[in-house]
Amino acid sequence: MSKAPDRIRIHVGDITKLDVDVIVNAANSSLLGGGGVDGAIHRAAGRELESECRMLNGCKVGDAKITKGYKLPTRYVIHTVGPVWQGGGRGEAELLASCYRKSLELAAANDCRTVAFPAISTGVYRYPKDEATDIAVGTIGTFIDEKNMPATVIFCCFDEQTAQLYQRAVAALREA
Ligand code: AR6
Repeated sequence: MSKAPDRIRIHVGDITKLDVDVIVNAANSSLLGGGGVDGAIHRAAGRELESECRMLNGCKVGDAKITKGYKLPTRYVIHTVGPVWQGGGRGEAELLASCYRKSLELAAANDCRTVAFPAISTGVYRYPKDEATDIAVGTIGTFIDEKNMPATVIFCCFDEQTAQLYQRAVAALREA
């Protein structure tokens, strides 16, 4: 039976306020900031975050890179670049799953026990929320079980509607 549902929490609110080991940023490939959750993270972390990001030489879609958290309550920020939704036929699902996997690999490699994710690609990048939620929960559930990762994963939802989608997906994982 999957242990993952007991390691997953759903939180409604602003990810920049979370006092966890690492928060994940839904960035773009420049890693130099933008709108949405990316803008909020850069504003709250301060200019030092942008300086560190400048040294990373960007990030490919589906990949992830880690920095310190600076003025944020979190120790680290993992910057991942989700796919832009283009109808679903351009490998979007695999790229989005890769964002979650690579982020958790980096979190584990840096001894992070509490990891918070936003709903990557579901804002400006227009990924349909229900499909993106299933990928997020499914990928993380499999990762936790396969690697026996001793981490708590928090899905930080910006609104109640998104949280309900996550609740449904986690319930399905429990019944699987
Ligand atoms: N805390 C938690 N979730 C948030 C927050 C927050 N403070 N702010 C927004 N969200 P988006 P994307 C939710 O657009 O679709 C940026 O310009 C939001 O409701 O931030 O991956 C980057 O630089 C949505 O569900 O990221 C890229 O260019 C989710 O976070 C591009 O947007 C993701 O929305 C990335 O687009």
